[in-house]
Amino acid sequence: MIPAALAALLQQAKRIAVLTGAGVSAESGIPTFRDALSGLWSSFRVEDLATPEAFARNPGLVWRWYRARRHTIAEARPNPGHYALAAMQARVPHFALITQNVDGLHERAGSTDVIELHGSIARVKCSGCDQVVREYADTDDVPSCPDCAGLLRPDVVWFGELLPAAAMERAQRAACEADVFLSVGTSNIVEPAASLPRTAARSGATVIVVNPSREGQREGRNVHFVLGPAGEVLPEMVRGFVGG
Ligand code: BJW
Ligand code: ZN
Repeated sequence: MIPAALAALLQQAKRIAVLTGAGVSAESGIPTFRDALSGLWSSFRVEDLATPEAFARNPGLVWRWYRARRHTIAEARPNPGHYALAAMQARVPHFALITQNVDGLHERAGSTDVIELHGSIARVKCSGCDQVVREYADTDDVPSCPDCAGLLRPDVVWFGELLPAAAMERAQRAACEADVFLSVGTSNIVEPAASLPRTAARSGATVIVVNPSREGQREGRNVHFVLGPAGEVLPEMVRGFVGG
């Protein structure tokens, strides 16, 4: 249930920026990042799988983890939370959708111009010359670059790597300009994405956190919580818009 005051703020907002994390895709059956290390992968730590050092140490292990996740994602479908954000984009004059997710489900739900901070699991790039490679043999063996023979890797941002500068600049601008900033389904611990709600609050936005849990989330004068799953809360928000 969205408090009436927050529903009114959303309806009146001219500029809304949304930051999404793994929780928005949880109801599509994609484990959140911190839950992804379950089952077969439970004996590994994030540092064994999502860092350049891990890839240098054991490229096959990292390649196979991403290959397994890519297959899970290919079989998943967008959920009502993804569709609600696409509908919101159509109703708000200035709307920015910033995602930390690499699963492409926002685009598959119809969102356009999505700002991808951590890359895309669907793309593969060369760890040597950095070019995106479109044709490669998708097996458990790590493929090599056709030009420099460097090993191919997912085109995602690992710990210790820089985020794409243009995406981060756009995200920061959207956070500074927003009337309302929605932080949806993210544990809000991974920098620099975690700084965006703070930037928005400092610039005068109302921050609304949509998450079933308050764990780890920063409190503040301009910060409000709507506790619940994104697949229920976001459609309810959109129903509050005129014509929603
Ligand atoms: C639901 C739900 C439902 C569940 N509905 N919600 C400053 C201080 C300290 C450290 C650093 C710092 N600045 C930089 C760093 C280092 C590092 C960092 O932040 N470390 C932290 C651990 C502290 N950052 C970096 O290295 C970044 N690079 C960088 O800053 O470069 C410059 C630099 C380098 C080195 C030193 C200093 C500066 C790069 C970060 C890249 C992150 N990459 C990953 C992997 C991407 C590829 C892949 O997917 O494999 O991105 S890590 C992982 O975390 C992934 C995610 O996008 C990201 C965020 O996770 P997210 O989305 O929040 O998921 P979860 O699982 O954590 O949370 C899920 C949430 O959903 C929970 O809250 C649930 O409750 C909720 N939920 N069901 C709504 N139905
Ligand atoms: Zn290459």
